[in-house]
Amino acid sequence: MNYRDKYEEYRGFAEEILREAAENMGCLTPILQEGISYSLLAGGKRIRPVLFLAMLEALGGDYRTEKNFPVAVECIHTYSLIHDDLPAMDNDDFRRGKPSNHKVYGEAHAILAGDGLLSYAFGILIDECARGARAVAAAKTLSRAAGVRGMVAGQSADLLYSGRPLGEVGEEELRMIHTNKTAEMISAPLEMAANLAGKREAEAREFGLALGLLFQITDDILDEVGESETVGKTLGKDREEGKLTCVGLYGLERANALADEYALSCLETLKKIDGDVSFFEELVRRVRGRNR
Ligand code: GRG
Repeated sequence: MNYRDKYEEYRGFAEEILREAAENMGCLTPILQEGISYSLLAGGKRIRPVLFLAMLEALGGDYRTEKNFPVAVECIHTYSLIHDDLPAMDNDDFRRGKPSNHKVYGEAHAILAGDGLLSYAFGILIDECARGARAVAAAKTLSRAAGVRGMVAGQSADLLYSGRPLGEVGEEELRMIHTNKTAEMISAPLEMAANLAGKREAEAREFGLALGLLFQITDDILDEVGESETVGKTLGKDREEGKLTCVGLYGLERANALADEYALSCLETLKKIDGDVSFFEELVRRVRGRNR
């Protein structure tokens, strides 16, 4: 099967299990149910669940038997997008090609939709832990990546360094933000698949972090040169708001050269993974060249 069909197969499965999860969540108020479904089922590339499902298969597992872990990953990612769009954070009116959650349901309900998604994710992770040590390791991987030593810390640093002049903040701070805000949550599903397959997670993590950094550099490049309709959100805001970004720090040309370097490093690290990684080789090329 070619790459595009395979990606669509994984993405289709992810859509199916997310729809099931949204239907079975049983929120006690209609606005919570509607607000959560609005963002969770708004499409998006679903790259994090796709990474999980593809790595599980590459390591010899049957991805169709694993529904809760990829749902937990996408619920946490979706909560982070809802909260990131709030006026107190990035203040974005559009997400995934539609008005942001708070533009439709109001700030207070958007905060609660995010809170609901986060707690739901941890609920299903705890259910999975009853399966034993491998599931516990996968649950721990995700909780670390999402929290104060991962995505939340990256977001905190992003806010902290925003608007500071270059020189006062630079390469080290940029790497800290990118690694934690983005790369940890790209790496986590790959590591979780290794955890569940009973394989060492170090190789998956090395690849995942490199892929996450590539993903964020291409995000910074898209913010500069992308088309907002295709990307599905407002572009050019990062520079306007004095955010520390790869393009802001190095310029477009060097940012593109860095993206090429990371793409190469992704392909190198992939060689260390013991499994059929051909899907990931093409995925790296597509992330490098992405326009959304
Ligand atoms: C609020 C704790 C908290 C964290 C927010 C996700 C995030 C952290 C901020 C969003 C802004 C941003 C550029 C984050 C970097 C990660 C990233 C590129 C997110 C967008 O992910 P995609 O491109 O989105 O996978 P889709 O819509 O395709 O799922």
